[in-house]
Amino acid sequence: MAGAKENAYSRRILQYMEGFLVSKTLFTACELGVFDHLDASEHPLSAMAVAQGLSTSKDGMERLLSACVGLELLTTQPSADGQVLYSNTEMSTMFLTKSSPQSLYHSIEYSSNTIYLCWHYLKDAVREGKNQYEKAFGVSSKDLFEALYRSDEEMVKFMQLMNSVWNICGKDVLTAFDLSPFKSIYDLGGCSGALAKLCVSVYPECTVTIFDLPKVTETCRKHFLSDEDVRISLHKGDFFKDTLPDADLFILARILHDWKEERCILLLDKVYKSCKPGGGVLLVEALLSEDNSGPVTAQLYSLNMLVQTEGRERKGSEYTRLLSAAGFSSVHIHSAGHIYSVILALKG
Ligand code: SAM
Ligand code: ASE
Repeated sequence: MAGAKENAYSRRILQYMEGFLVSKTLFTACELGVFDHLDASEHPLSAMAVAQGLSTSKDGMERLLSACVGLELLTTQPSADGQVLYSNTEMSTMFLTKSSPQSLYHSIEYSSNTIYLCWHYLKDAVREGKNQYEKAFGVSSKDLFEALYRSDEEMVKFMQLMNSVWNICGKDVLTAFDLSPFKSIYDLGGCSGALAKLCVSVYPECTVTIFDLPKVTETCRKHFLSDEDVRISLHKGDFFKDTLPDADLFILARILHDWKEERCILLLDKVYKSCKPGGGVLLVEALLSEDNSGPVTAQLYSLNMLVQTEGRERKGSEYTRLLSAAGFSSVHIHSAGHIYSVILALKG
């Protein structure tokens, strides 16, 4: 008889081995529209009704719904005539329906259609030490964002992915430090503007400019910003090639982790030169712990940066070293306890 320890070990390994079955069940239920369909219905539905509504087989849908029950994404109740009726759990309504303000639908869609395919080549990525766009999507561009934005559709999906996490933890990130002394703020690689919108709502006296590639600022204006977003402007450019405008604060959220060290140094040098005296830079990144023990999310994200980008996740001390080398003093790290930590460094 296997001991309690062996049992716990084997259960854990099986759980890791089969982790992708959970991911795929979640992706499929989202993409087929299960959570939106149940959300739109006035009452709980049978598997037959969901299958008909979403044009799938009854048997397949029954198994999918049943697995979702096991994952606590759905709950069941019996009907008067002995059928099983399904409805969303509170968690699914909050995070898996498209229209919820905290929706992770677009993150899930991107994970399913892009990240999952790149991870198929994780072994090659580890061997070669580089991203896998060529194998996964037939993209041979040397420019990282040309590969990431290989079609307009793919760019919009990436922007939606970037957008969604800030609806959940953006406020914690922006209030980790008191940013009220900084009046003119540039969000470098500000993408869809999710952080910019939160920033002007938290700090009523600041103005925020989203600096990003031309295609991105154009899409941001068209699809993500509205006339109500006063105090937010757009600035198209290339932060490696163009001169940066002067500002009190530069936000770099999930920028440095896309790039190798020499690119990070180039960018931080430029930021330092454009930063007003007394101004600063705010880095937002998933930090690795100093002793390499975790957090597992940041460790896995670092593997994802390997398959998807030219960068890596780094430790707080590595960012401190990069910031100090660029000339910044008084580096403060705030590990919010969420996925993303915040580092504020000042130009003395
Ligand atoms: N800061 C956003 C966030 O955390 O949600 C988006 C981070 S995303 C990983 C990187 C952003 O940098 C993208 O919006 C991308 O278009 C932008 N970017 C990449 N290369 C750039 C460049 N050379 N100049 C300006 N923006 C660039
Ligand atoms: C990037 C961030 C991400 C580039 C590619 C990306 C994310 C996913 N793909 O700067 C967000 C973080 N999530 C993961 C799994 O790494």
